[in-house]
Amino acid sequence: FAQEPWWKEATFYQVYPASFKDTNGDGWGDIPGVLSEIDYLHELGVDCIWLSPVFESPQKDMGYDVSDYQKIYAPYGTVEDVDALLEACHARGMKLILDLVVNHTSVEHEWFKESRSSRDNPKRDWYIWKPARYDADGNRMPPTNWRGYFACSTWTWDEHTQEYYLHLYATDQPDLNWENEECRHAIYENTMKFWLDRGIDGFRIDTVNKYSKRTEYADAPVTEPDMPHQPAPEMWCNGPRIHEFIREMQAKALAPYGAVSVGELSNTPDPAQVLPYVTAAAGELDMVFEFSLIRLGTGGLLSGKYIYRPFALSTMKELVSRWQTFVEGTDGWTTVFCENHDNGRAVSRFGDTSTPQLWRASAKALALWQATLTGTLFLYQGQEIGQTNMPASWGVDEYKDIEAVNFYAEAVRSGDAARVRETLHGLSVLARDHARLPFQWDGSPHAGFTSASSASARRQPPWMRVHDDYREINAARQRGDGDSVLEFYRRVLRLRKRYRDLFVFGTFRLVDAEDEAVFSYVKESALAAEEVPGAPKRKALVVINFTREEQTHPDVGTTLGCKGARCRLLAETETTTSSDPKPGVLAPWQGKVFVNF
Ligand code: TEU
Ligand code: CA
Repeated sequence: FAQEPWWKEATFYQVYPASFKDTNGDGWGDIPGVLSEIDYLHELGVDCIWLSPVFESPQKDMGYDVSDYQKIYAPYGTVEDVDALLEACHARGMKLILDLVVNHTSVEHEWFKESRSSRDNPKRDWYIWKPARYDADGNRMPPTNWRGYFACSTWTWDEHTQEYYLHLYATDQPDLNWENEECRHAIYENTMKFWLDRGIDGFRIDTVNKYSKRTEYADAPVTEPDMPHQPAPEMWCNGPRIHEFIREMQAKALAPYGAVSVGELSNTPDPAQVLPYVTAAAGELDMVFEFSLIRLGTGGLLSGKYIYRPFALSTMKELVSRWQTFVEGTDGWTTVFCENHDNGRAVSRFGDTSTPQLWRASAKALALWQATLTGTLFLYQGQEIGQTNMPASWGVDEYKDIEAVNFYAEAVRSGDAARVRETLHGLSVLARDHARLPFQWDGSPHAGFTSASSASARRQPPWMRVHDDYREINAARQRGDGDSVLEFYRRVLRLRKRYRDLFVFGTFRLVDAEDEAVFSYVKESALAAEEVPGAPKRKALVVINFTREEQTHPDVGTTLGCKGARCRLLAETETTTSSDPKPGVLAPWQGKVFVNF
């Protein structure tokens, strides 16, 4: 595997800067905070940090609304702080990638200010402007009936120039016009090369499949007659020129630097549509995040997003299997993740937080699951200590995210009490806010999120409320405790590297797809189990109990085709019952890995 690029076996770790570590007591995490915890990440086994947006921004969407790509949002620090973080990463053999948000800018970006200044401004065409339509009564209407991601029309009227501009997300996030070559060139030069020239190792590329819109700007079919705007992702996802644009970006900006790229690719559940983005031959992206798994339980495509839909384990298995295998036989590559800043916490969604024992057992089960899957592994801050969703007792005003706020307001406006209740329930599981609570460092006030060195300074409360459970769940308490979630992550991340042939590069085969309790799969290596001619390949059987009851798992010898000593237990999450472990039995949320070598 020495020939493989570094990023395939690397463990990536996403830092959400506002909520990671605050070093100056203003209540906001900052880049010096990331620097101060770099050894924590290094010791965990992180190889590459992905830093969510730190650029200058009015923060209407937590920095995914950039007003200047070359400046850092002052509360986060300075360009020099990024340089220092990069240096610290490189000194430890780690890498650093930044978040590239170029589907849209903030309305505060100079480009947009110019574009909206007049219809004949040279940058007018850098954004997407369209004239109004009028209904039979002469009322002004947006150019299309599209609903955006944040529960409103995708169009906002500009009084000054008497046209609408397009925004798939917030009103303050106007979409750039990728059809305009000058605009594309500016993106490569102004945003990408600026940071690549400073030595960063690549980008996580936001909304990578949404740059090429269907330029007819036709109405979407009416699928939700009661709603003023209609779901229309097919109008902007994987559009006619998208592969041309991504190839150009790769050739002009990424390839010259050997920069790694991981694209965020939502609303594309069909492997055949995802493959062209990630096959090496296509020259587009190194890898993408596909969201079928992380969206499990999410309701309808857009308007029903926060109406929770329970799902069966077999559904989850089927999705994992699909995305584990979709690049098989190609030169493409896949990713593994179950958390990010846009979704609820994995242990609250896929695990069991009803007792401390089940919480610990299921957080470790999820760790074992993720660490044994094929592809590049991405962790999200706090996942490694089993951080959970906001407490159910918190009021609705604790949701700060524009998406949660807008969906809740929309439900309230509907006047439908059942819908309000269902939306609140959906938010309690799925809201983006859950992942944005401050990192729980220790049991001191504010969970140690605000660093002690600023004790003399006036400390502001964290921008987002700290979880009530921080005295029980925090990094300090888990560090050095062999039974903790954190130490388990550390161990399985090392195991993943040591047996990279199986876990990172091996093939994946589901065992017992219909079993609704135990998730079992076989990983097969390209290497042989022993150095004799005709020896079978190295294999691993992973069995994970996804319930709070005891379960039996498939027979190891039969599944791996091995006998006696050649079948051994390589790893396990600790048992959670005191009863003697019986062969073939899994305690609640217990996971095990058996190998044939
Ligand atoms: O998200 C893009 C996106 O399409 C969604 O998957 C996202 O999860 C959101 O919940 C839409 O409903 C990216 C960022 O990850 C997200 O934080 C930003 O809000 C968004 O882009 C706009 O920049
Ligand atoms: Ca700060």
